[in-house]
Amino acid sequence: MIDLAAIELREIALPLKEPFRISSGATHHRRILLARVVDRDGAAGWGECVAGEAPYYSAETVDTAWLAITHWIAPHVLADRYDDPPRVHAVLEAGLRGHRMAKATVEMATWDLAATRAGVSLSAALGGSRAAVPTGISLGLQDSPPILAARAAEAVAEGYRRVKIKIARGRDRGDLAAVRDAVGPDVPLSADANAAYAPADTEHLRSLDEFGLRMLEQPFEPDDLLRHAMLQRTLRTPICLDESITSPARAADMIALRSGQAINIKPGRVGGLTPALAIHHLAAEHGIAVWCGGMLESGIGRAHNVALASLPHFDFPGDLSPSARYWARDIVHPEWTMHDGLLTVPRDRAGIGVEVDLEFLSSRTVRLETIRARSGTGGGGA
Ligand code: OSB
Ligand code: MG
Repeated sequence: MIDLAAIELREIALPLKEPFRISSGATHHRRILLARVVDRDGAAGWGECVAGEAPYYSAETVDTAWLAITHWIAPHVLADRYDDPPRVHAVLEAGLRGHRMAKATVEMATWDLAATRAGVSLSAALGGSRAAVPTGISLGLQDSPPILAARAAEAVAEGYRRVKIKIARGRDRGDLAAVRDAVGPDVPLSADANAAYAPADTEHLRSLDEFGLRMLEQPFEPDDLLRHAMLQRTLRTPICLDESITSPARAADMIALRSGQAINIKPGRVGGLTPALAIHHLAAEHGIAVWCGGMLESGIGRAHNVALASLPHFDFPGDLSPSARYWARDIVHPEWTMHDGLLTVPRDRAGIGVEVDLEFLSSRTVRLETIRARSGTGGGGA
């Protein structure tokens, strides 16, 4: 039973070791929203919001998520009690439109809480079975093709099982040629466009087939499933959708339209772990590949992603990297580390399986707000 007494919402500031540049903008410092849900027995669970600082990747931002959680999502969730996290998801979806990143922040925290209370790992609670998950690196746009190629070769030497590079108009072929040349023909290589192209670029995108890419991620704008389908018909390279897939229903549309052959699942983008599981099951049924994406998360969001990626159909390395790829110091103990190109799934610990470093967290906190259930609501307060 999930019977919450309070939701603590916090924004922290965490500087990235190096700026992360994609076709639509760059991130230097992360502003990260974290939610801690606390139940009436004092048990707690953590969730992390994947919204960015500005609406480059999606319409939601850190500030819209703060507004949505404090004004609508937290009061909505706190007004009742629930059998399990999927009920929390269902109630949020039925009662409030959009704001899926904000909803996911709270929904994912209830999964950690429920798993912790049950004394099982989040991986086990989700139906995961893998003891370890393969790492993949997502390299942002760099200053020149040789610099990018050196970064890619370094990543392969470190043990990453797949390299993904960000691509942008006017520089894609030079970047891809340099990287393919540096890593050789056998390293799985993907390209992520973050919606930088348009249907008029179809012939050009066809020319990228020669680089033997495992996937071309999100070439066109998120809403345009139809033109992705038309593009896929002309490409040898499988299209993977990221921004486009905001719910299980959109995944079903993609499958029906044949808009691509793979889905980058980010629980934070689709409204939480409940819809992420639904997309995983749907994809498995239809022979669509899935892998777990990343959004430059701290160790909390990474824990949720690792647990999800331990499910059986996640058979392709995701954007899952160790803490040290992003941060001088992560906010969890132990930090996420890579061994032989793998991250270990903490299946021997309850919940997300990592300890949040509250002292360090406090030192990075820029705002904190606690939304409390009215005593007597939720049914468990009396
Ligand atoms: O499109 O996958 C993306 C980061 C921010 C916004 C969008 C994306 C990304 C990444 C980063 O590719 C992956 C990671 O967390 O390492
Ligand atoms: Mg992407």
